[in-house]
Amino acid sequence: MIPELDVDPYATAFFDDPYPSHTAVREAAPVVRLSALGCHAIGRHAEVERVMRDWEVFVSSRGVGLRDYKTDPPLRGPSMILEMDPPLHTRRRSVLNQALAPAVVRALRPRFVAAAEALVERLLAVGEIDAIRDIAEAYPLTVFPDALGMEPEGRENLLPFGNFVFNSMGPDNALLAASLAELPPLAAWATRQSQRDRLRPGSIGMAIHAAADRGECGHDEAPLLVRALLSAGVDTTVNGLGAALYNLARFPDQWAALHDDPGLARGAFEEAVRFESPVQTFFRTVARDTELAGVALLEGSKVLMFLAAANRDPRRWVDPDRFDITRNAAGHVGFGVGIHMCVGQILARLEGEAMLAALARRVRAVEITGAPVRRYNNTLRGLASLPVRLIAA
Ligand code: PQP
Repeated sequence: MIPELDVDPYATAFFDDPYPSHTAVREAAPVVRLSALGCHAIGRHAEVERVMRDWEVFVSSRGVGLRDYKTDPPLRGPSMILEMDPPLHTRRRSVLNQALAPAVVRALRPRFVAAAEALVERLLAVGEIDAIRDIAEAYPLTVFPDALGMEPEGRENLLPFGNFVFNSMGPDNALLAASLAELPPLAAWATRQSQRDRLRPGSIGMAIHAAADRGECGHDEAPLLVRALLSAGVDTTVNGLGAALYNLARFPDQWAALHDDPGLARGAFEEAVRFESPVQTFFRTVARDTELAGVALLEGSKVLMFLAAANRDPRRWVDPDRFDITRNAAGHVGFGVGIHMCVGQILARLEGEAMLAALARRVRAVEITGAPVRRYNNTLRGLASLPVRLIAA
């Protein structure tokens, strides 16, 4: 018998405190049923990793959200990359791998570091700031669109557009309705901004169009791949950086350790992705009858992967509920595992490291000066606001 749990991962109470539910899913069994959603769910690190690696049985092409595209067509076209299986996925992935290759990201480093340092100087002059608005949002919102080659106009569309994309992976609830209500102009903007003539030469976006010129993908696919980066590239890193700032502020000993050794910035960002899991959940769909941890799964079953639960699985982590920037967080599933492992992770880590290192050097401590406000989204976990005081070193 598969345990049936009364856990609704889209309820406000869940968003406010998901941890008891994560524990319940993880400890009940390797595979459980969620009665509220009528799907299977997994919360242990081993099973999440196994499902992610077995892309032939646990497919992405039927949607990585709650709906099965076979019976329930997507609200927007399926993602060109995230919701594809090989061989189509492989071809497009290699285009994105090149556009976001380590050498490309390495060349961006001086600009990203300079932007982070300049932002810290401006914020120190202010003193009392909102760590989400003024750092976690402000920083990715400049460096990422610049790297992608976007025009200065219209960047205010990026966060609400991403908010829609990640809400669309959940159920038809009020969060999705609110996102849908504001979608039409955002979608039109994203489509326009992805065209070749809107992108700067030498940019990541233009590299994707150049790949189409070389026949590595179609000229019809290139703008859609750029659009996928617009969808995915900002809200994710905003919440990753937000997670790092929130936990460094909540645990002053961890800020002190980072200030003492700014070389810990990279590890601090990684630990924040493990600890907070900005992307909380993704789904797979069972393509043919199979078995997982002794449980029979029929074709068409949706499997909800609780990345956040796996990232705190005591079977995998020592003291998993402790935020420790000196731990080796490698092996977390916050960036996924296998063929769909985050193609933007090198860029995401550069943003995290550059911003945290700049703060570490110039800021001795951070004091939370007001109540943090949570931002609700069907897939992303993060704050809307975190009032803080920066104490200069
Ligand atoms: C987490 C592609 C990737 C990236 C899309 C799309 C949306 C989200 C993501 C999720 N994603 N990191 O729409 O093609």
